[in-house]
Amino acid sequence: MDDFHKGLEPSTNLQDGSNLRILIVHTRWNSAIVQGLVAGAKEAMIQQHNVRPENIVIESVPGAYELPFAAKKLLEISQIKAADGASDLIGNVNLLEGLNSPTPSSSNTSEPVASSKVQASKKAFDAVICIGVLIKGSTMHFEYICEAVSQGIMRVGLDSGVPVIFGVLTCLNEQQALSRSGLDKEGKGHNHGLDWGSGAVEMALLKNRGI
Ligand code: DLZ
Repeated sequence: MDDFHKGLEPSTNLQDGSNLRILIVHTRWNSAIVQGLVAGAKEAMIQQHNVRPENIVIESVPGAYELPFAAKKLLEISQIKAADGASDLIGNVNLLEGLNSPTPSSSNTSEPVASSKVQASKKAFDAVICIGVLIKGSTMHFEYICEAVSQGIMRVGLDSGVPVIFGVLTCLNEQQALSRSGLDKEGKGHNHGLDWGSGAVEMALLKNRGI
């Protein structure tokens, strides 16, 4: 099979992320490898999908087990802040309309003010990427954490309606992790962070479709 493409086949649609706001939550366990994956995710989003660097928010947690909780909490905070910003905005626009517009027919005068405030207010995250590296040890710890984290990350996405990318490598040894994070000394392997960045943009656009 000459045309067999191992790994993620790129989407044929243009995936423009210039209006998206993305959260990356990463672990501090296995930090060097994790940093390679975070860099890959950022590179794909910024260079391939035009996500603005200022619209990528990065937070860290201790280990992979903490990823689902942090993703859920930070997502909720961003949604509350965005809603507060929107209600402030409505208040401001109404106030400005009242001040600027002696008659309802001249309410157009406040439109530029309103739109500039919309741009200034921060929107809720359109997608989350959870990044971590689990490496199997000699106990059952690896199995328990892998199961809990994968289930937890899926649950955050399905419960919130916001895509959450499973950016967790579950490796049998360190070499597997290095070659999947672009850090293999011989330049072998592939940085999976690149795929996670592209996946986050694609899924965020899917979520926002039709809005
Ligand atoms: C405890 C632990 C171990 C042994 N291994 C890893 C690992 O390979 N990758 C990782 O991200 N975290 C590990 N942790 C930490 C747990 O994920 C978690 O932070 C602690 O159990 C505290 O809840």
